[in-house]
Amino acid sequence: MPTYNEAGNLPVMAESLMALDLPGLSLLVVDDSSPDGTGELAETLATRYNRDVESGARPRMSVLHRTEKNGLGRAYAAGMSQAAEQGAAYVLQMDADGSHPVGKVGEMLGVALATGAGVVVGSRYVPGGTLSDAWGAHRKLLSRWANAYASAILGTRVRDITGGFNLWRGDALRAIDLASVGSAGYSFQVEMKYAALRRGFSVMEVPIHFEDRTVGESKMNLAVQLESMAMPWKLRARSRGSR
Ligand SMILES: Nc1nc2c(ncn2[C@@H]2O[C@H](COP(=O)(O)OP(=O)(O)OP(=O)(O)O)[C@@H](O)[C@H]2O)c(=O)[nH]1
Ligand SMILES: [Mg+2]
Repeated sequence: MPTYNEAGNLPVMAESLMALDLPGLSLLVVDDSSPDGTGELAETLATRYNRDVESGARPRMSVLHRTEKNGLGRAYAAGMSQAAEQGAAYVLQMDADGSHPVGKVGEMLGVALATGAGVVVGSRYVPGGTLSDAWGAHRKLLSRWANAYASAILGTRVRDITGGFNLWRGDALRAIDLASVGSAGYSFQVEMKYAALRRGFSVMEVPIHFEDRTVGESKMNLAVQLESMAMPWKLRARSRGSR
């Protein structure tokens, strides 16, 4: 879970994950030295949740502190590498802002177990998937368009290729060289799914309701949007070059 200035959201997110009936679940927060103290707050929460963990056992919550704000893609890559290296069987990536429904994690895990998919996408754009009413028509259209754009250029059939709520099989992550992932921003989501498909892993989608954040501020900016426009072309060129 990447965080930048999410002090208003993190305690609720952590508590709802810890309350899931998944005994092996461990939460890794990747904080880029948030000025609002999210990193320290995460440490306090980790101390509390790890209180009853036996020494030597895997902590229920841990924090990776990075020195500067470096983009959500790089934060995700760092956290997912760490989880994969530590041998996680499954790695869930989710935002800290309350947009992604914790209640769907069990179903996503069930689909991963039943199908062997490399990645199960919590999807806004399969039948049954819905978007917050707080999103205006313009933003909904933009999101739809960004998805169709990336999928068309890359020739995938993934409906929510830009989505950031994904459950990965550890093996799939270990097959992708996370250090070579070039996206700094949210084109990370597209780059990763494409990398999985190219390595022969299948992608399944489970419908979710996507909530708008109610606390804190969006970190979306123009640079990140431009990167997302260019990235599908770069990925396509790279894959053609290696054919
Ligand atoms: N560590 C780290 N986390 C980040 C960075 N940028 C964004 N995040 C986190 O990534 C998640 C998604 O960021 P948001 O700002 O919500 O971006 P978004 O979901 O694309 O945009 P909204 O729809 O406006 O919420 C949140 O948990 C952020 O705190 C970053 O540079 N570093
Ligand atoms: Mg968000």
